[in-house]
Amino acid sequence: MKTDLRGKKVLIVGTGISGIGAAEVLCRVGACPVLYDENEKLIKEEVQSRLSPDCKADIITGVLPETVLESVELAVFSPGVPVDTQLADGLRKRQIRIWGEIELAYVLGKGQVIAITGTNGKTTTTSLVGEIMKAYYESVFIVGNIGNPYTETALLSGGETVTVAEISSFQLETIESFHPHVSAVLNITPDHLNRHHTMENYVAVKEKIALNQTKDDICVLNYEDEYTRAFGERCPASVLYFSSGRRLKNGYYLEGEEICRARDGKAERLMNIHEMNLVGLCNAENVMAAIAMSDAMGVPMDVIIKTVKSFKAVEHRIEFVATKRGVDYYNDSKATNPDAAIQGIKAMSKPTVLIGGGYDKQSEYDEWIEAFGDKVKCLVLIGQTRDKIASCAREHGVENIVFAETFEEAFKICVQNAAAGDAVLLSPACASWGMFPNYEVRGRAFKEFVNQLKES
Ligand code: UMA
Repeated sequence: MKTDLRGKKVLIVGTGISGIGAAEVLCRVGACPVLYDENEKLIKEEVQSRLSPDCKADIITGVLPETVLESVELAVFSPGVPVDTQLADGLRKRQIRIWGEIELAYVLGKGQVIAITGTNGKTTTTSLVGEIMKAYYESVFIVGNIGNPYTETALLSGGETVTVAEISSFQLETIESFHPHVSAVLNITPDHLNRHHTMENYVAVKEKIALNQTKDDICVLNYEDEYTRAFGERCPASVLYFSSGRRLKNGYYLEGEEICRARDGKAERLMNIHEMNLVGLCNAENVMAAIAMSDAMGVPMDVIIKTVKSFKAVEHRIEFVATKRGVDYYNDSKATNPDAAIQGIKAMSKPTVLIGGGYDKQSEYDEWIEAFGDKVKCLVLIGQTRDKIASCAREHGVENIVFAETFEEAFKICVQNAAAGDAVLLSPACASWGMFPNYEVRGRAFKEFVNQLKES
C-alpha cells in the first residue's frame, strides 16, 4: 500500500456506484468513511443496504454540517460531483485534498495501468484492450467509467496485474499521483462543456491523463485530431500516433482497408478492416489505438490480431444485430446525444433507414443531420423530440421523414422502407426516457424485433 489511510476520516461525496466502491475499499483499509449525498430524498437505509455488512460508514444526506468538514482528513468525490462548488472550496480552504475514484484506487492498487480517455470510443477501446490483455496476461481488470469502479479491484491487484481503465474527463479532474504506464487520448470534440465551461479546460483536463508519465511511458494519440496531435508535441510520455488519414513514418495507420504499422519508415500490414466485427472509420481508429497500446505493453502481435478479429462490438454501440432479407440491422441505442449519433451514421456504408428521436435534452441536431450526407433514405422519428428533429432535418434538405407513435411502429416502418442492400440503424441521438427506462432496454427491444423477422 502506497498510502496509509488507516484511522483516517474520509468524506465521500456521492452515493452512486463510485461512492459505494470508495466506501468499501476505505473500510477494508481501516479508514473511517463518511458517505455523503446532497440528494435529501435518499433513504439512508437504502444506501446502507448497498454496503457490505462489514462496511461501517456514517451516511449523511441533504445539507452537510460544517462540523463534518472540520473533522475529515481527505475527500473522495464521485465523478458526477463538480469540483468548483462551495463544498469543494470549503475543503480546499481547510487544506483537505480532493481525490476521486481513480486517485484513491491507484494509491491502493498494484501492477501496471493502461488508461484510456477521449470523447468517443472509450468504452469500445477499453473493452478491446482488456480482452487483448486477458489473452496474454493472467491478472487483468477492466475498470472505471465503463461501469466498474476502479476501487472494487484495487486491493485484488498484485505486481503482475494489468488494470485497463476507461477514464472520463470528470475522473481526470481529481487525479494527483495517478501514473499509467500506457495511456491514450482517442479524440477530443466538444462535450461536457456545462461542467468544464470552456473547450480549453476540457482539453487540459483530458491531457491530465499523461500528467505523471515520463519518456519511459507511452501515450497513444490520434494524429488526425487537431487537439491530440498538438498534445503530442508537449506530452511528457513517448508518443505513439495512429492515423486513419495518412501514412506515418512511425505509428499505426490505415491505408485503404489495411491497418499497418510502421517503424522508421518500414511498414508492415497487420490486418484488413473487414476482418474485424466492428464497422466504421471510428472503430478502425479504436482498433488502431488498441493495437498500439497492446504493442506497447509487449503483447505479441499475433495474439493482438487474433483477439481483435474475434472481438464483438460492445452491446448497443453500433452493434451489428443481423442481416434479414438482405438488410443489415445495427443497434446504436447508446447514442443518446447527437455527437454519439454522428459516429453511428458515419459508420454506415449503405443507404440507411434511421430511427431517431426520444427524450428532449435540449440538444441541437444540426451537426448530426449534416453528417447524414446522402446516406439516410428514410428518417423515422419517435418521442418528444420528433417535431424538433423533423423541422431541423427539413431545413437541411431531408425529405423522407416519417413519424411513428410507438417504437414497434417505428421498426415496422423501417422494415417497409428498407430494401436488400440497405441498412437499418437505431441511433436516436436522444435519451430513451419517456418510452423506455434506459437505452439498454430500448436497444434490446430493437434486437428482439430484428430477431423475430423472418429470413425471407
Ligand atoms: N451527487 C451529489 N452532489 C453532486 C452531484 C451528484 O451528491 O453535486 C450525488 C447524486 O445525488 C448521486 C451520486 O452523486 O447519488 C451519483 O454519482 P455519479 O454521478 O458520480 O454516478 P456514479 O453512479 O457514481 O457513476 C460514476 C460515473 N458517473 C458519471 O460520471 C456521471 C459513471 O460513468 C462511472 O461508470 C462510475 O462512476 C464508475 O466509475 C457514467 C457516465 O455517465 C457511465 N459517465 C460520463 C460519460 O461517459 O459521458 C462521464
